[in-house]
Amino acid sequence: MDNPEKADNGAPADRRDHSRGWHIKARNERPPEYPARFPVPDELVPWETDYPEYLPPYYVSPVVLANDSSLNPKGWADPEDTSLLDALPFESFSGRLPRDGQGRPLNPIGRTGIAGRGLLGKWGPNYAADPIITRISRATGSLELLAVQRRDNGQWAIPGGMVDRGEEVSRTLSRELHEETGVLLEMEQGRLIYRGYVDDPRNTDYSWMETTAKHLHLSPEVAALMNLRAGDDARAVRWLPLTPKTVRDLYASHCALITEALAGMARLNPFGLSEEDLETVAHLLRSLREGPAG
Ligand code: RP5
Repeated sequence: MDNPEKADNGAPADRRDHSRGWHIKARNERPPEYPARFPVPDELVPWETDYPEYLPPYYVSPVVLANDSSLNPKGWADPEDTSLLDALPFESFSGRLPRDGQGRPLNPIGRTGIAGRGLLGKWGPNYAADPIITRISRATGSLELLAVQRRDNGQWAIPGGMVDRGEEVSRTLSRELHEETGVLLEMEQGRLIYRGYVDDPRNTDYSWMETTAKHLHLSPEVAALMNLRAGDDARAVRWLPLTPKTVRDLYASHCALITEALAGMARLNPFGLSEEDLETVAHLLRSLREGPAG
């Protein structure tokens, strides 16, 4: 476990740069059913760095085991016994994956303090899609995100979800948006914001989230036509006013995804915003980049 057979030394530098914040929640947060994570200091995150004392607890949720697709045809999870799989993933959006001594894919950023798949069904990358929908409120002038409050932990989030087996990601983006918020939009026209690893509190050494995020900004007139209805996975749905605090408090890597979407708006004005609306976006972006106050 500690000495992956083949560490991917050709990985791009930024993938390994955990100071960028891509491997913070995956070491410091966990769903309540997870055991405590084995401590992993910054300098011992990379698999290439020896950490002989590293003995992370092994945890797989009973929900994942109950959804083993080798036993249950409707199951969404891989079998625990990897020899039952036709193949294990050897690459993902993160590039070629490091592997352990048994050939199992390892988290491309490094150690998380938990072995086993936790709540995630797939060995290796678990693919999600994140539809980012924004508007500027006519009533308040503030930039707002179409957001859901997650049922599992109460955090506000982009209404994203998992890509079903064989599903096109553009279909997942529209499907999840509709299931979670009641809003029907064609996400194919959305602007690609990000594709890659995300710092999700469920991530483990063997299973982690990767996502494709696309952004659509709606005019107040179009947004006003939307009837919001929270789906089964959401406690609530709303147009969430974006402030430095509400953005930073979003689930998983959603703060980074929103910041990237704002940066694209400010730089390229892809949705044809007025000077005044662009300044609203630029002001929020500056506050987010300045630091935690606000
Ligand atoms: C996050 O988990 C992704 O960015 C996506 O929003 C979400 C998908 O998981 P579920 O909402 O289906 O639990 O890492």
